Amino acid sequence: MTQETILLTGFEPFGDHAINPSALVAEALDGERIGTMLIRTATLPVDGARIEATLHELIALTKPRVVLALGLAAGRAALNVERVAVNVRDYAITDNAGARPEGLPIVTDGPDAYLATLPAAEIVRAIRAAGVPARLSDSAGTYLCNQALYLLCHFNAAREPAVPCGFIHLPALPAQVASHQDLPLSQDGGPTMDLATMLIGIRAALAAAVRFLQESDGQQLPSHR
Ligand code: PCA
Repeated sequence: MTQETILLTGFEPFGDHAINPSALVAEALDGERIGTMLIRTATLPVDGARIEATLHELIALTKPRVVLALGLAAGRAALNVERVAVNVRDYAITDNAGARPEGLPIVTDGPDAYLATLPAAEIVRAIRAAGVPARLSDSAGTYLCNQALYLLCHFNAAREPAVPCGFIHLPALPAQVASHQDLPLSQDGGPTMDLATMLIGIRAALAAAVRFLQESDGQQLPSHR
């Protein structure tokens, strides 16, 4: 039997962030197993012109049964499990190639939005049960993370059998906030979560994703949850 794989992605650093915890979490889990499934990981470019081709290549290379993408959302206190991706590119800051589209679609004539096909609420419950703060989020923004989830869902809409996909935004690491030297006394730099806690949460999320996959094997994936 061929080895079944989970594709887990993080993003490279962007904007003011010298490190991106999503890439560190993915790298740390590379080669681990969830049950019989092997985790394979990659770091995605924060580049709107390259992300689609990169995702296509990774999927062709790893032939995953499930895809979970991770990104940084500094300022959030919990793991944010994203439920929705919208067909909008409206970058608040330039991407790493210097592009800053305003109000453009990701896929011309694509649906306005997709729901993640991994069960977001169930994943939130699984992460919390592992002792890690998590919440359901209904906006992944309009930058690269939203674009990644939208594209993953879009590829899936045309694929048989579908590969369930989801996205989790991570808080900043303590070191990221500690490195802000010029914060006024009135600011504490915002919430953080350490890498070890993030790893516990993402392992729990992946275990829930694999359970979902096994339960839904051979059935149509429901489109709403
Ligand atoms: N976070 C950004 C893009 C890359 C990342 O880690 C976002 O939330 O869109």
